[in-house]
Amino acid sequence: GFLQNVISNHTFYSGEATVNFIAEHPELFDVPRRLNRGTKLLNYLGNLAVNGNPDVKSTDPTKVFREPKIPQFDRLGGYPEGTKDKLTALGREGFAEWLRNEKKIHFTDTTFRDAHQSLLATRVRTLDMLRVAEGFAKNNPDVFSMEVWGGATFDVCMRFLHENPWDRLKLLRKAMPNLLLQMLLRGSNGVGYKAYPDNLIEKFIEKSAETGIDIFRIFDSLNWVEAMKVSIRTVRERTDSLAEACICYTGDLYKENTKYNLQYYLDLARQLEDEGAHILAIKDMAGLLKPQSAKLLISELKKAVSLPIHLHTHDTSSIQCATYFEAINAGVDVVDVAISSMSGLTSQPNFNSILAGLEGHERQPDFDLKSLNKYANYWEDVREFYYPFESELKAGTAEVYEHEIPGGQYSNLRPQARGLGLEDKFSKIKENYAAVNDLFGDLVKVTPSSKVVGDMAMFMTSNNLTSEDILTKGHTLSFPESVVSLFKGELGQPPGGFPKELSDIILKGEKPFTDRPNAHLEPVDFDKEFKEFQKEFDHYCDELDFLSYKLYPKVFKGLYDHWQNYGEVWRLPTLSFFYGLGDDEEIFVEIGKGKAIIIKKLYKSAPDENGICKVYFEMNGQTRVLEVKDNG
Ligand code: 3PY
Ligand code: ZN
Repeated sequence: GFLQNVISNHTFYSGEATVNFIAEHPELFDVPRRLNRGTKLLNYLGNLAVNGNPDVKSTDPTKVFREPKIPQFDRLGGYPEGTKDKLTALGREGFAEWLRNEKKIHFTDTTFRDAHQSLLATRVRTLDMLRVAEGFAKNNPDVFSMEVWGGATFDVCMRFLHENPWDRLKLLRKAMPNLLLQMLLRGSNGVGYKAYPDNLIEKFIEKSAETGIDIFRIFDSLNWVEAMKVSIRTVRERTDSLAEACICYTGDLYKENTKYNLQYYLDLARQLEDEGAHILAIKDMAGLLKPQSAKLLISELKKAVSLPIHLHTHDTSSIQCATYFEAINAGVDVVDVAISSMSGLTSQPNFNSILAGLEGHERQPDFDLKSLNKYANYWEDVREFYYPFESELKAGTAEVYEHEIPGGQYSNLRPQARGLGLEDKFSKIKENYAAVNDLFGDLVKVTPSSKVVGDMAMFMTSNNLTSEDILTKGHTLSFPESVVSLFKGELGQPPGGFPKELSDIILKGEKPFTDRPNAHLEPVDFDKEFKEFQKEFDHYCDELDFLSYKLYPKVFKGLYDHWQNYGEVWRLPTLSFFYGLGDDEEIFVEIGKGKAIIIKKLYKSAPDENGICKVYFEMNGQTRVLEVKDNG
């Protein structure tokens, strides 16, 4: 154990150890973890062989997978200069000015975040990204930024993939040192679904920047600038990263009597510029920005503010390429795209095809399309690994203009409906989503406000309620918790406030507040609480883990327990992580720098009278037998 660790430690062995040696090397006490790495992974695979992965609801036993081909790159050579180097050289103001003066259109690649959040229920694992991250950064240094973190990935990483989200960020940072890394931050809601104390948001931003985030895309789910101020200020004052402030786009600019008209967006843009944003983003989360609206909006925004403009959309309708071309002609600076095999429908528009389509355009950028196509092939094969998480949308739909459901939510809604036994009422749910939006006074719908509208739509559908019923019988109904919370002001204030009549019905006399919800929350006492945290979760848990815990206490506890029992499962290849090993199947697992183990599954016995199965493995040639309880 400990002694063996000391003796085998390189520094100690080389005679360079000082008196502080033991204090400087806490990992020497890392005895059970070190010795059990392989065993823990075997425990995971043994349990999977008997009980399956609870996250995978149904599988196709005839499914055949291809081995994804990693495009070639220069492993030994350095990284070509990219936007990260540019930011370091120019500083933030200089960088923003450079971007505004660029003639070429720039691209953010969302493959590592929004694309899989919107197509594959956020399930893409770090390992599949890491296998191509270095090569991609070396082969495609002209990418403006890689969106790699935030949004739903933080939660899903821990909850379903049993990965540490901070480790994902560290690994990607290391693999892509020349490119700007970008995250999506829900303003005062952080990467969660509710407001958090200001000092927790501040610390989270500081640590995210330290760990590798260069661009913070900050939005509020009701477009409430008050709720974005702390985040923008923190990025400006406590990091060297860029604050990209968002306007969420909803409705239709050209609709009569809409509160979300051109003037609304221009005012919002000016406010965000005044708050100190370095970049302005238009976040079209549902893909509602039509080509002619993009032309008008981008050209007017260009006149209204002097910030570079970054446009984000989802291709749910399948016409968003046209929107991008209008935006490019109107002077937008950066657009969000996904690698072709991970693009389209509820994801972002197609990177590869848009590039090809820009041939001959005066803003055509320099890219190696052949290289990008190779990455598309890689992702095409990797995507198959995640087939149980595919959404059922087969083609673009114009219905999105009626229900306005964000891309990420749309692909989740059917499984959610199925979970509640409402799958045959999916059309009704979409209809009710629109009805709820009208009832609620036409809201911006994006996480977390979109979740509340979704909850209410499910509630109405499962109880056969109409809008009329809500207004006439609402006093007798007990509404979903998230709905009550929204009307109490816990997610902030929408433009024009909440409809009074409905508010009275929902709150039943309780008084809402109209100031910032975060102002009602007790600040975190970091010194005190971190010590308590370390007592509960031993010394391997650092400040970053503490932040995960503060944002998602239960989910973090689950991650911690999983790690204690099953070790670093992120190191397992994706197929074995989700589906386990077949008889005689062998995998190679890198368990640390230059260290690997070979695991082969031999055989699984039928359960005995106590429901215990024996699972036989070979680990590095030695037979190991595991006894696993069949829970099924
Ligand atoms: C998120 O908040 O996760 C989103 O992607 C919103 O569009
Ligand atoms: Zn999005």
